[in-house]
This record gives sequence, C-alpha cells and structure tokens, in this order.
Amino acid sequence: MIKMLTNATFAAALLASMSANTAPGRSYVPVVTPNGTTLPYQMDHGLKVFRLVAEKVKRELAPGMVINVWGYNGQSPGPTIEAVEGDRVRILVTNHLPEDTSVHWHGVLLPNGMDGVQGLNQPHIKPGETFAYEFTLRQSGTQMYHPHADETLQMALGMEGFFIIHPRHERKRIDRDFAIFLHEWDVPFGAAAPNPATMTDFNMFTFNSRAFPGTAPLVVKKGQRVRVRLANLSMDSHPIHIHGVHFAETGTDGGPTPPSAQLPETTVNVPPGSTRDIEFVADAAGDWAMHCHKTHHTMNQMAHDVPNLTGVDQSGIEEKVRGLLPGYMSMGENGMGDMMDMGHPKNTLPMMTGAGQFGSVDMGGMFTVVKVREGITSYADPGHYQNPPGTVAHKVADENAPGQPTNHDPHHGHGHGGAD
Ligand SMILES: [Cu+2]
Repeated sequence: MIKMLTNATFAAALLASMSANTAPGRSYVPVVTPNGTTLPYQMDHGLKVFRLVAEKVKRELAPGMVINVWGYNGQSPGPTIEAVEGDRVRILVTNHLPEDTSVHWHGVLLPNGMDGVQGLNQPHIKPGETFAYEFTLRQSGTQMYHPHADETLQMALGMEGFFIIHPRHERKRIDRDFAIFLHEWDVPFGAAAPNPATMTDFNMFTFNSRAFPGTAPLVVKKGQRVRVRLANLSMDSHPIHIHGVHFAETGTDGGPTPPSAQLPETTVNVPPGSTRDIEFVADAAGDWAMHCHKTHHTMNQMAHDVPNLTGVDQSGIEEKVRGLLPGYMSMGENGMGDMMDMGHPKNTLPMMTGAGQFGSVDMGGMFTVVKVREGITSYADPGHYQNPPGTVAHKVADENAPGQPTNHDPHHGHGHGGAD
C-alpha cells in the first residue's frame, strides 16, 4: 500500500478539531515549521520513504529582499523530516548542485556507513546522482540534517533542516509544537548572494531563513502547552528569549532532558551544532516578543563600521558628507531607531523596522511574536492584541500627577510597606 501523507492533510485535521491532541492515526501532534513545510513521505512495505533534492533555491528573507541560496526541495531550511521512534526510514537524496554533496543526520544514532561524512563513511554524491540512506530510529528528540561535504560553503548557503523523531508515547501533553532554525548570513548591501567565506561579520539573522518583519507569528490558544524546537548550524550562538512566560529546557540533540535537570529559564542559549527544546504553558494572553538577545541579531544589514555619534548634534553634517560620499549614513544622534527612514539600496532591508499597533517596533532579524489568544478557533494570524482597558503603559500629564505612585509617601517610608 502506498499512502501519501501531506502537511496540508495534517493541518486540515488539526484545525478541524483544535481540542484534539493528535491528528487521526497519529501518535503525535505534527510539528509546525513557521515559514516552512514538513516533508511528505510514502510507505513502502513498512518503511517511511522520504525524498530530498539538494539544489539552488531563491529565498525571500522578508518582503523586498530575495537571496540566492542552496537548500533542499526548493527551500532553505529544507523541509522538516518527522518520524517516530522505532520507524525504519529510507531517505533518497538527489544532488542537483554543481558540486559533490552528502547528508549527515546530526545526532541520529545509526550504522556508521549511514552517517554521511563524504570520503569517510560513503562515496561523494556527485551532481546528478541519487543515494539512499536507510536506518531504524532508536531514539527520540530534535535532530538535524546537513551536508558533510564542502561544509563551510554548503551550510553557510543554507543547507540544513530538522529531523524530528517523536517518542512512541509523549511524556507530556503537547498542544503546539514549533521548529525554528537559526541562521546568519553575510549579504553585501544590494547583493543577492550571501558570502560563504565570512567567518565572523554577519549582517542578516534569521528564523527559518526569514527576518523580521518577514517572520510568521507563533499563534497559540491560551492555556495550551507549547514546545519550541530551536536548531543552530551558524557560526555564532544565539540566546533566544521569550517574553511573558517562564519555560523549561526539555531536550537537546542528545535527547530528552531529565525533569530533575530542567531549569526554569526565560532565555535559552543555542550553541552552534546543537538543538534545544523548550516547553511552557501559554497562560497569559498577549503579543509576546520572541527574539535573539544578542542585540545586533535583531537588526537587518547593519553597517557595523558607522562612527559613534550618539549625543552629537549632526545638524547639516550628514547632507554635506553625502555630497562627497553618496549613501553615507551616520549613527543617529538619539540612537539608531531614527536611521530606519534612510534610503537603502535595492534588495536590502531596513535595519530596524516592523509596525506595531502603537508605532514602529524598531526590530529586524531574529524577532517574531508569540500571539497567545483566548478561545481562538483558528491558528491564522489574529492581528494585534486587544489589551484590556487600563492595562497599557501610558503617558501622564506631569510626573507629579495625582494618582501616580510616589516614592515619598510619609506613611510608607523607603519601601518597607509601613512596617516601621
Ligand atoms: Cu543571535
């Protein structure tokens, strides 16, 4: 029997009954790859058969910017592979690249000859050739796949994807399960090709190869238990921070973290060559920011060598310099937030941008929003959060306005709450 299971089938089944924990016939809640897809498979005599095509692809990082990268099946990151502990899988890899490749199944326990290091474990997959990998999954967790051939170039150009292995029986109910690949690129201003030779000086930072405001929000129903799987094959670590919740780190590419070792956290550092799973209950409605906490990683194509002119009155100077150096831009006198209105070359994103309901968000890169809503019946973007009356920080008429808290209440000295 050949049976095709598609991501759309899963999504339809999931939306048909949001209260159900699993789609019909599944022992798990399918993973959602924001701005990405899940790889369909076919059953062949009890094997799950997956097909990957390594090829050049075009990727829109955000509206207004498309780059030429390498990936799988027309995508970067490649589609998410999803299977279950105990499954036997066959993965057919076809090379449509101009050079040799191979695929390493990062963190998957398998026979040595399936490990994918070209030359060491297998012959090179030459352009035009198809190789079969076949093994039985004897673990669960968040793993990855990536080339082990001309690694610097092929991974820098975006060849990577999730390999998610669900346990036969989930230890805890999970309602929403997201997978986000962290990546960084060096794309010269106005160019479409990332520079794979760059070692440290990256200027674009992405969640599933999308930069804010191009990143899809994570839409969650209030009260749901949420897992976010993060993976990193870039040159830097990325400390990912989520507002509004405390989460636990529940797994790595080394498998599930024992409950006794799970620390409550608000930021999880994801080092190069690793994955991290975090879990939380979405118990507070709102639009909660989720972002890398390296501040330069929430900016797009920043000019790193701008002179520091914070606090310097530059009236008239920039125009004069631009007469000599077209395109010159200085750091804003009052910070960088006001640099976003400057003109920029073609195929280049503004450094910090994104419109919120109260104004510009002044963010870019590795930034998205976890949208927690009460009683939703669809995971479509619900728009801006409607704050209950009286719960938004607001401007006051003057700093000593009546009704505002004061630090000099004679009955409650020095914050001791009147105990003295
Ligand atoms: Cu980062």
